[in-house]
Amino acid sequence: MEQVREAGFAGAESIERLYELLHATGMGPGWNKPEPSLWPLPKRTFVPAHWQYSLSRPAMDAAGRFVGTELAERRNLILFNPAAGDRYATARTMVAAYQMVKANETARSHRHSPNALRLVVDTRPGAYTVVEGKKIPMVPGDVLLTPNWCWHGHSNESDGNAYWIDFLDAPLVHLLGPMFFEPFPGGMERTEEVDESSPMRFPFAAVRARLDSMTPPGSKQVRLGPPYLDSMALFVTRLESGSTVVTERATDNSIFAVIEGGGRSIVEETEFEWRRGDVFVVPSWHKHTFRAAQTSYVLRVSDEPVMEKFNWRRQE
Ligand code: GTQ
Ligand code: FE2
Repeated sequence: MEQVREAGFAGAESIERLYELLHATGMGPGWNKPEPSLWPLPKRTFVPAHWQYSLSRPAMDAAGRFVGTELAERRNLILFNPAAGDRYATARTMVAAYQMVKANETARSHRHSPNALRLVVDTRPGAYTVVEGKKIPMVPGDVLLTPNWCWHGHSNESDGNAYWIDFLDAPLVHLLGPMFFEPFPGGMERTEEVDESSPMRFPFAAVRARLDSMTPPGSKQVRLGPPYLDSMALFVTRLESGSTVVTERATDNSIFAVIEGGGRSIVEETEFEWRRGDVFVVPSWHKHTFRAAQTSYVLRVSDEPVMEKFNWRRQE
């Protein structure tokens, strides 16, 4: 760094020289930046995108031929946003991933500061996530929570591969910095205790029953909880066959996963057709129109609690 004294600034003969001296002293002119630091409305940096289970499932099976869970911490496929420069986050604050654990295989226990949850897609009886020493059954359509710093591992004691979708706030932790991770001593946390009615489990059968009993007909939504994750709100919506549901631009990011049914979504200029097991992302400040072709149940994972906390929750 160039040695600059007071006299250097006093003697600067041009604005260009002033910029040089400023740069050399670790300062930048706030009035002359290539990009402004404030702008009137949220930028649409992340882009709408869609991932099909019909592709990711054979991809996981292929990974299963090469990658064992004794080597990999998790056999997961990261759904990174196609926005320029991104190789990890699905939306600004959250990541979604498909994960598979083979029959009679475990994925060892660990804990970490990011919050996580999973939506079960295809399992047979005997597939469990072990959370804090208890086996929680993984039944298709169920949502399982593993809040920040809870021990968790996966144990597939069934006779078929188990497939699900993970959601974590890890990109938010990357942005803010407080990442911590610890492996469970000795690997898998072993237990014989099965907890069917764990507070960390939202069985789809119960969620569906709540949605189906709601009146009037139209779009129906429930928020999962308590308990609630601090950073992500979870909603399950029942879309009626043939219905259209419009959501205006909002500051929160949403990742959707299809529990059951089929339809299309139009996210600003991007359109995709989704079905069971698919994932799609509606990033911040994108208008979203649902068109359900069949009665559908869709999970939405939103960073709305973060926006709410800081008074940044807005809709156009
Ligand atoms: O299952 O614990 O997709 O820790 C990424 C990180 C899943 C998990 C992921 C994880 C997990
Ligand atoms: Fe984990």
